[in-house]
Amino acid sequence: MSRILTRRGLLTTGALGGSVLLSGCDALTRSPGITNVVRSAEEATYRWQRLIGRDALATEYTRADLSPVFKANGSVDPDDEAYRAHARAGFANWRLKIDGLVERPADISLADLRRLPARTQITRHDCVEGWSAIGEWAGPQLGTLLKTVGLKPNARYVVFHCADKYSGEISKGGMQSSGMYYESIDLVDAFHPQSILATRMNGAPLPVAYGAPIRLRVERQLGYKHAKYVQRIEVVESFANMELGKGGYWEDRGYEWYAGI
Ligand SMILES: Nc1nc2c(c(=O)[nH]1)N[C@H]1C(S)=C(S)[C@@H](COP(=O)(O)O)O[C@H]1N2
Ligand SMILES: [Mo]
Repeated sequence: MSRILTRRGLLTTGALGGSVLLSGCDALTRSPGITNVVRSAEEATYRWQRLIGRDALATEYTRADLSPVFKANGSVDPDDEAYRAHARAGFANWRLKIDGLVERPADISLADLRRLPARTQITRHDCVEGWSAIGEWAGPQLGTLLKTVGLKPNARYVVFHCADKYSGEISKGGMQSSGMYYESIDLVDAFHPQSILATRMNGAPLPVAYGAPIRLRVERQLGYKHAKYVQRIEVVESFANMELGKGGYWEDRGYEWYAGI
């Protein structure tokens, strides 16, 4: 446990001596020293979680624990025209694509996603910026969908392509290079029981600010892994040739790929 706490402490207290990690999803300065410390911390967490079991559940809370205010972070209103049209139409014609290394590529309507058996979980979201919030999420388990489409033998990672282009918040420390938001997880996390595609938050349809119509909840990892506005799920063997090659928007800008908590 202590190593996980150490790891969390590292991320939230700025123990690395700079504001780099504290500023979280914002301005990112890269120095080789910091990158190396983060790398080894990432490896330690990954190995530690393998040891204690990556299947362990994240703590679940009760409705009494729900945060009165849940911060909406990063993109809160994608300015993509196609996305906006879907939002205006209540996502009635929106479809989730699942493709890549799958036996049966699929194109699923939101109505069909809502008809699948849903898991409801009240969990704590931890952002590297140093804030946390408890919310209730409900939606189909990612594993159910992956079993439906069938994985090819060389499948290793699940990539979430989002509808928003992100470029950071100037007010919080400068402009980063903009790019489409995306994320990726391995199959251990993809089939974790708490990995769900949330269509609901706190008992209501997922609002736009929190990723409507669906967002990933991957409860054993930090906030930036929880892709909002997911519109396509691609199963791959490697993400080396995708965007800048590190497996996610923030990873491409220096964050660790495995953000276990
Ligand atoms: N598509 C997309 N997903 C995203 C982000 C984003 O900017 N775009 N921000 C990430 C970060 S850093 C956090 S902390 C959470 C914030 O989720 P919330 O808005 O529900 O608090 O979403 C993550 N997923
Ligand atoms: Mo975050």
